[in-house]
Amino acid sequence: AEDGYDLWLRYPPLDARQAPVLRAHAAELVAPASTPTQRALRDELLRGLGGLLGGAPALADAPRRDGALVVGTPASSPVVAGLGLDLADLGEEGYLIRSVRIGGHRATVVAANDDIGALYGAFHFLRLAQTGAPLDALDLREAPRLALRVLNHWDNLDRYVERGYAGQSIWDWHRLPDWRDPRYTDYARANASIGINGTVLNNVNANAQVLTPMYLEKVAALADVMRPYGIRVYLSARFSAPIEIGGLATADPLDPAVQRWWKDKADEIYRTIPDFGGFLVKANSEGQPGPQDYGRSHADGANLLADALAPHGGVVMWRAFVYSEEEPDDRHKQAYNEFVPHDGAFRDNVMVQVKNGAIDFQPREPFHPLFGAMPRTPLMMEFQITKEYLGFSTHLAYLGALYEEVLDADTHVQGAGSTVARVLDGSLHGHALTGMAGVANIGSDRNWSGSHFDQANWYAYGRLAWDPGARARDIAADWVRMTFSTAPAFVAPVVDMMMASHQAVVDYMTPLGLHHLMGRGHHYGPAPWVEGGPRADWTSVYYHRATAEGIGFDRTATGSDAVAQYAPAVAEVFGDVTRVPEDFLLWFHHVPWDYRTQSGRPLWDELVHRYTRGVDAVRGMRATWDGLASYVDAARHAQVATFLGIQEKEAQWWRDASIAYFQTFSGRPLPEGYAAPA
Ligand code: GCW
Repeated sequence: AEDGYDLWLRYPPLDARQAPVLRAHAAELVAPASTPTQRALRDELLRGLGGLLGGAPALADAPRRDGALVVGTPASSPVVAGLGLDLADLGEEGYLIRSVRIGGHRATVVAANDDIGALYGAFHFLRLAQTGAPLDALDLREAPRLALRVLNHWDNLDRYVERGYAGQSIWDWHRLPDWRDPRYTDYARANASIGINGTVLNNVNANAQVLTPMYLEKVAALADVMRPYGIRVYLSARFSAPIEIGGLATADPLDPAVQRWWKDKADEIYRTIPDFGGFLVKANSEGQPGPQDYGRSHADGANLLADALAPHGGVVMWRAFVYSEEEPDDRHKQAYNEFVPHDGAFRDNVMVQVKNGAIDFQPREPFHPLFGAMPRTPLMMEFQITKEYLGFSTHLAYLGALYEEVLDADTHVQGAGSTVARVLDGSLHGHALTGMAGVANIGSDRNWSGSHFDQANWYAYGRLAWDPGARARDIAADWVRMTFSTAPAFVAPVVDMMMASHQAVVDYMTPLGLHHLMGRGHHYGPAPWVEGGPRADWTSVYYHRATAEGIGFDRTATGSDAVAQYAPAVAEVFGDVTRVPEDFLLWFHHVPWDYRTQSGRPLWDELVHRYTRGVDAVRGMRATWDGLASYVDAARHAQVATFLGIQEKEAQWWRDASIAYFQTFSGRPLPEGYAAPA
């Protein structure tokens, strides 16, 4: 449809060049359908191939001619079993796709150990078809590098989505459990198509009600819908639930009655949802209850829940996003200080979930110093897909580029090559429990994400959770082809535009390592002038520290010394004003306005240059998109064009407001050729 509802699973008829290629490799379909997952798989192939080819292939029990597509596991399909394929290293979720001969006929086989692997393989085959990839001589083997690939919904039970910019929550709690909106199935299909295998249904600022029997029944209904697609449901657990819904006087993790309560609650949950995934917890952060309320540690709190879930195979995802107003030190340092001492003290079924940077999903942050610093604890990445600090759903910012930058960052904890990706995939410190979480950008808007291009961020998140080494550019190219058009004259400029879009947002909002300068509360427009308020670290002036003499946050030894939380090789670079990547200059250093930057420009001029460059980039994006109208249906083209217009206006707003404000400190004129703020 032209309203974006179908996401990247649109399956429009292929053109006259591509259709015969696919037809020759999908002349008939051999795919069992005796389990729910097998039926989901076969339905998807019939739908996908049917759409792409203008008619679904015939079903067969075994290849009768050239060009069969054979899908299944040795257990589900005698044809697959007969091929004697080596599936040993594919695990439960992996698959292979191979061009083979069966009984003298040319065929393509998608094989796995388990139904869910076969489903992932089927989606991969569809992706090849949708993107116009060659289908001859296929020999692909894929298995996910991370075990848990989950979405975090910040969805409240009243359907308000915290930091959601795409309408209300898709979870219609009032009509559940009886009414299972077909949209839930489409949600599951979309997630399975990119390998997502878990979803936390409710906000980390949690309401304990979700753990009551009435809600658990509703959760069970959603779990039923997700199950065939390999997706487990998880819940955010409020630490004080034993008090709020259990009638206890305390939630102290060392209190036997509290321990009993959580065990009973876990037993009850698993009676209702046998494959429940586990709990996500935000504790002792931004006013949420937690173990520290009782003088206990994060490990005490996490282990309490872990012990309750362990008999059922559930996990705890304990968030490291903690900061509190009682702590006067640099907020950058708090998570590290609170968690590193407990490394090794967490149960085996606990993962610590760490945001990509130490402050809070800013347009750009250096990687969080916790990555690599807790070798005895599995660390999970938390990325934000919803663009709380990157222009909500009206600004175009492709986050694949941001995710890739963080995953590629080198922690150096075991010498060069100790990338964040290798911390996450467990290869650096030998963990089998691995994972990534993405704060969802999904809502009840017809197009799910609030804008067409924000669908790409959901897509890229899933692909990178499956393979944190995948390239953001390749993923963007796949997404563009599946979502809009495979025409090379469209794909190339749109992918270039996407790849440059994140830098553009950084430039017009927070260049050179500036951060947290947006309006308080809503986090949308510029407000670098915010000072005074409920807490120092919610003000902008806390972060930019501009004075008549210079600007930036000194996090070196002469300042907060947050750099010391990184491995020495990284600390040396970040801590040295001459070596720090300029993108992080003002994140780590306070420098004078006339400081000479790498371009040769004084800092003030460079700042103005980058703000302006950001606006120019958006103007360029607009022009690119306007020139591509013939490749996209009118409805989607028009909305993207309009949103880019909003973005240009607001990029200018960010630039002008920021420059005008910082000029009150620098006292310097704009460099020649740069327009004065309007
Ligand atoms: O990014 C900040 C948001 C809060 C959010 C918090 C968190 C869910 O402004 O809305 O609360 O982080 O991650 O816990």
